[in-house]
Amino acid sequence: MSGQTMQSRKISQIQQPSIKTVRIVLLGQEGVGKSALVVRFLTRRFIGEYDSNLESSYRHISDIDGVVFCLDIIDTAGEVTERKLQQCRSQGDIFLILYSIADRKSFQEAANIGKYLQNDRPLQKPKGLALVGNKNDLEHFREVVKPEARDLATELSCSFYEISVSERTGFEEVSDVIHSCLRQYLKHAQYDRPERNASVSYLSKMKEGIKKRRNSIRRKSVAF
Ligand SMILES: Nc1nc2c(ncn2[C@@H]2O[C@H](COP(=O)(O)OP(=O)(O)OP(=O)(O)O)[C@@H](O)[C@H]2O)c(=O)[nH]1
Ligand SMILES: [Mg+2]
Repeated sequence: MSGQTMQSRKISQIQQPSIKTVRIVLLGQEGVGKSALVVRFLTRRFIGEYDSNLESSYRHISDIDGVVFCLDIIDTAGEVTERKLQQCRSQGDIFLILYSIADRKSFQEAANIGKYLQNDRPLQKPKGLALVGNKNDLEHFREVVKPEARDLATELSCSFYEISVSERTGFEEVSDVIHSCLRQYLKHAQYDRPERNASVSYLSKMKEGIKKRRNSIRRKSVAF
């Protein structure tokens, strides 16, 4: 291999950004706007009706703060059963739990889902979790006030947002939620690398050992 080819290969290796694959799962009672949210994020558009029986997954590449993410977004559908939650829990990195601010039952469902995700896996908590109150354009029909949703988010140790996927600002609001979750995920990942620290300390111990040996050899040679 010529020197130039080697050099260009090295440069291309340096410039290649690392891609993080992150799985985002959308959960919540039927009709809260999960599919509307995903479609808004992927296409910027709001379409009134979606096929509600189909669970869909999408792949999307996003660049946030210079980090390239390959997002696998799972839009769950239908009744939220314990079996479904169990399955999602093992698949996801980030969970968005949606409810409609105009539907108290959907808020209670969101609370149940959140408690299940946070309490049932104390050793492996989600790396990103957000409680999202959707449809805040329906202010006249509001059944869930912000303070109680904030209290629930505090109890679940997660972030809280109120948005309207259908409003003109829907795309920006949805993107903000997802981007914040990805930043939270990155922060979590930074503190979650014991193997890397372990190998660094192992390396420094090795270096320390070599230094000591060198010193002892030097001391011996001085003694002779
Ligand atoms: N007013 C209002 N309606 C919305 C909003 N977001 C979604 N919708 C409507 O709510 C209905 C349900 O939306 P979907 O996205 O199908 O809900 P879903 O959570 O995917 O429902 P399932 O797939 O059945 O679990 C649709 O008629 C949407 O047009 C919003 O922000 N405001
Ligand atoms: Mg749907």
